[in-house]
Amino acid sequence: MAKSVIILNGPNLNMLGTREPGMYGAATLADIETMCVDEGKKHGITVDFRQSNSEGELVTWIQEARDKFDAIVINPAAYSHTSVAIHDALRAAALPVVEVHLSNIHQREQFRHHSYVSSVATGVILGLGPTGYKLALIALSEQL
Ligand code: CA2
Repeated sequence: MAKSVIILNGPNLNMLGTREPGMYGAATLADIETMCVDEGKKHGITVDFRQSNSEGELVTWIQEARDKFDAIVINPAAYSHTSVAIHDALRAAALPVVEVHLSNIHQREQFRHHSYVSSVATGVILGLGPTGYKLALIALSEQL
């Protein structure tokens, strides 16, 4: 049976491909969305791909995901390092969660080394650029 995954992206990821290509690569978020939709199709997964700069909006989408989706992929961006609210929402959603970061946060500033999301994630993928989103979908296709 077809599965559905919501892919959430946090603040500033809408700027991908326009600035800091050395850190985050040349792909835009729209490119990554297309890649995810195509990858999902290979595995019978419908993808709903979203971005918000608002912590509250991300929390609301996570709350709604519980009844509408089979799993969550999330790049919480800077909220990874600050948001107890996103941690709590993901825990309450009780769905498989894959946390994705484009960069390897452990090779960067100390303040990026801790993520409030990792302890409620099923798995974490770091430092592999946009391919990390694909790998998250492959992993979920095996688990769901
Ligand atoms: O490596 C990742 O995916 C991050 O989640 C990206 C976040 C950063 O705060 C995390 O520590 C690691 C930043 C996303 C900002 O993206 C930009 C893209 C283009 C230009 C400026 C920012």
